[in-house]
Amino acid sequence: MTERPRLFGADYSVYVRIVRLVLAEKEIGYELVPVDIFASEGPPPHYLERHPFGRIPAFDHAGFRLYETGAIARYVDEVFDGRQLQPLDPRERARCNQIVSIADNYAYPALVWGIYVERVSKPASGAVADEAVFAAALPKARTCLKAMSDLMGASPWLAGETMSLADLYAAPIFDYFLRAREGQEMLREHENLAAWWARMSVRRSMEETRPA
Ligand SMILES: N[C@@H](CCC(=O)N[C@@H](CS)C(=O)NCC(=O)O)C(=O)O
Repeated sequence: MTERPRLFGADYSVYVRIVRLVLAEKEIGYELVPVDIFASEGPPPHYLERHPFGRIPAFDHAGFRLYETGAIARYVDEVFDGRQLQPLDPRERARCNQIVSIADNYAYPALVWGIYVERVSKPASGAVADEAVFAAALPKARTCLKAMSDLMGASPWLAGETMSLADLYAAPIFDYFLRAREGQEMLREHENLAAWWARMSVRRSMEETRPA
């Protein structure tokens, strides 16, 4: 299983970065093949053969094609040597999967689309923020941070004693969220999450995968 995998996507994407973080933490060389889904003409038509839903990332390892970040991340963790990113203990693994699911279903839409896009990205590009979208996202973001903080408890990492997919899922989301003043303020309400972010954000994998 030594063939270099190919990852299709763009460095600005939260989901592409999750897979890049997994690859970086496991120290696996790969090729990032550019696909810009936000290009005005949309993704190139041939990309839909790799991802029928037209999202990024897609992945190819020696002809084995995959899409959906959760499937890619777990495949990479299981097939390649390097740091183990899924806890072996069933309860810790369930906790890790629970946080991944929270990141996917609640944190990504509220923290990235509801807060970062409305408060940072749209104003930076001269677009008018949708205040209703932002206002609706605030309580959802608060719920996300409280839930993650409660689950993390006194552990150093989101799902326990070791860094796992839970951390690599949450980190790119927080990186965008914390560019908003509201994100910084909300993080300060949770000492354990703030300490986690201080630990996570300085990892070499985060530096190596920072969007240009
Ligand atoms: N369920 C997908 C989500 C991937 C996803 O939403 N990627 C975003 C970029 S971060 C995307 O492609 N958005 C394009 C769109 O919404 O049309 C996964 O887990 O890979």
